[in-house]
Amino acid sequence: MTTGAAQAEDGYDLWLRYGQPGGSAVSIPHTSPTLAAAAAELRRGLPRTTRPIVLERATAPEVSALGLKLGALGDEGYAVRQVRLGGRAVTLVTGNSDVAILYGAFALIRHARTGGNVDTATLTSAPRIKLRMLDHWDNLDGSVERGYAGQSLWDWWTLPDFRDPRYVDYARANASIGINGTVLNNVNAKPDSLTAPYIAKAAALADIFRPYGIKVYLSARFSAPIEIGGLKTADPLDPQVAAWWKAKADEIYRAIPDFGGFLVKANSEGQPGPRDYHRSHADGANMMAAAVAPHGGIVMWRAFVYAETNAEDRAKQAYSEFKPLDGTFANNVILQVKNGAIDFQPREPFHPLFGAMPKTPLMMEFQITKEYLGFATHLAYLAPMFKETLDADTYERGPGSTVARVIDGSIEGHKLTGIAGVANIGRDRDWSGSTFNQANWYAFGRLAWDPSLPSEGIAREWAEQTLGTDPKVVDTSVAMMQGSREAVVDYMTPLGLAHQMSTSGHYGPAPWIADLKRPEWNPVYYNQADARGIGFDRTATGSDAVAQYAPPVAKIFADPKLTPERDLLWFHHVAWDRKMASGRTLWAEMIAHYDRGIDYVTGMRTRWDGLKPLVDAERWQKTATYLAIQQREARWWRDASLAYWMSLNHLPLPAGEAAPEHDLGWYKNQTFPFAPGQGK
Ligand code: BDP
Repeated sequence: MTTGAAQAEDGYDLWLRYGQPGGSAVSIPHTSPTLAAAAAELRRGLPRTTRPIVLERATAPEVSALGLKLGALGDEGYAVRQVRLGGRAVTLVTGNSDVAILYGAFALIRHARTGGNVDTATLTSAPRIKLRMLDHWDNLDGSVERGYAGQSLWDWWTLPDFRDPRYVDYARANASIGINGTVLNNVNAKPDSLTAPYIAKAAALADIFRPYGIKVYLSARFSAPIEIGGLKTADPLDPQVAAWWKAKADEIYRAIPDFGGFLVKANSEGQPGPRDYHRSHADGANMMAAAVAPHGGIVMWRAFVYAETNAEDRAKQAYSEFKPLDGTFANNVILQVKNGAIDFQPREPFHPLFGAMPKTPLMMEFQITKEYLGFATHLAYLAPMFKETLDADTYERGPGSTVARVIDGSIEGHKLTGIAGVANIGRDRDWSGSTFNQANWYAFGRLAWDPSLPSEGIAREWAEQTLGTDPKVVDTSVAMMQGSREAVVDYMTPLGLAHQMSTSGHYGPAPWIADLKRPEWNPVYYNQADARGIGFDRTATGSDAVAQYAPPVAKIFADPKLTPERDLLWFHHVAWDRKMASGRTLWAEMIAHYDRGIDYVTGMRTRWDGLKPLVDAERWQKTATYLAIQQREARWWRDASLAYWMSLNHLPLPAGEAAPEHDLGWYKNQTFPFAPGQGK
């Protein structure tokens, strides 16, 4: 990438740290901007190979004449084969489209840079999911909602004139892991992004991303027809409103012929939507879908809906709203569902909508940015968290109906399939705020391509490309990463607790907060802690959210004896003295989890210290410093939480347990009005 020697290891190069160009012979018999990009990448990223490399489509006569068995590559799958072409032994990178070949080129580079031999490489892979998206929560003023890596990468002010070379590097990084779509602006959308000047800015980005197979999408504010269209209403059944959206879509497609479509957050957290007009979410989604349909566009309609007027358990509201609408959406609408029913917590059971809407394509929404997992400073490798949801069994059509199979469309035969990750990318030199945060961007892309990849394997290939192939560096980094998300769960919200973060900015612990207007804004709503016990009763004696799961799943979650302990307090209100599997009381078990989380971080520091001679000074030092912050904050989480729980249960700490460093009042007095990521 575009780095001078002085900045060689500042993290800018991500996992594409090519070093000196290898200068392999790469030929593209038929060129295009995409194939030229692929060739440039191979020339820079590969060590010198013995055989020339040829990039050519599978349909080209000289390739089809080879009669290769390529399997079902689809539009985007690639194959790398050792063949004879024109009398020469070559490495052929092929596929049914130029973008497929680009993906093959990056796969070959990955293969080489993780120890594979290019001259013997045989690779075949096709993505299981069609839309592999990054959602940027970037605002037009340059701030990023829940972004912890600096300002927005998009400089809206200087676009469309100034095309920062960094935009190309963004596209390269995404293409290297198979991301093929990007939503440029925050779901809490300003109508301005749909005005002519901003369409032109988005079009400039689309032009830059196009050779890399990345389509541009926009978050659309539902009330835009009023705000920028001068209409009196945004009622989806009003013909003028539908006509406005159609004209707006036509205008966008004139500027961006391959525009992907709209992402919509409606009737949630104060956003406008069809419910304002007593219309359903399907009415709203279908009206907008009709506007983009003639151009081949889609609408991603978010199921993250809960209303201030609704007294129902927040965990139930999305299901209650959307399940009855199954089968009523237009065929270019896909419902975007967060991994869990509350909100991107360190651990959530899978969202009950997965498995409950067979007639509607559902796409996954993960959060890559660590809003609830320690911001940029805490090391938490999220692939195990993503996998936990993807591998969960919904029982939609009996056992084996995993969430991954719901979203890849294979259970019901849906063709429109998707997965989105809320980006952790900003203007920081290292893009994601820390070296290890880059692994979450990387892992998201790899899992979006193939949800069955193991998280450890992804960690390993990421570390090899990012930190070098020294086995000690790789083994140590992978070992740190693999348990790191569980450590965050342990020191923040063990055993199924959720949403205990401070309510302003979500930074740090605040399980005591009880005074906000809406009940579900308060951590006490989620912990339900009292003198007797702790946890949210979501069984039939409580909110009965368990009934939203298929019977075999509901049966497990309804019974505290069957519920995995990791989800216990999510589904059950449990006495402090309940006996746990370990033989300890719940109280002692909770303390053991907080301690285990801190110990894990302490262990990561020690492991990382051992890598000091083997990792470049700049990245080593930043990581070491962040681990120290993480350790301090893990202790803060434990102590503040214990201080509060003890004020309710009046239980002593087990012998040998350190008392919280401060009294509860001290923790309550901590405020952080300028915590990052609060956006505008
Ligand atoms: C919440 C975030 C908020 C987002 C919201 C969403 O705190 O900033 O707007 O998710 O996903 O977790 O719409």
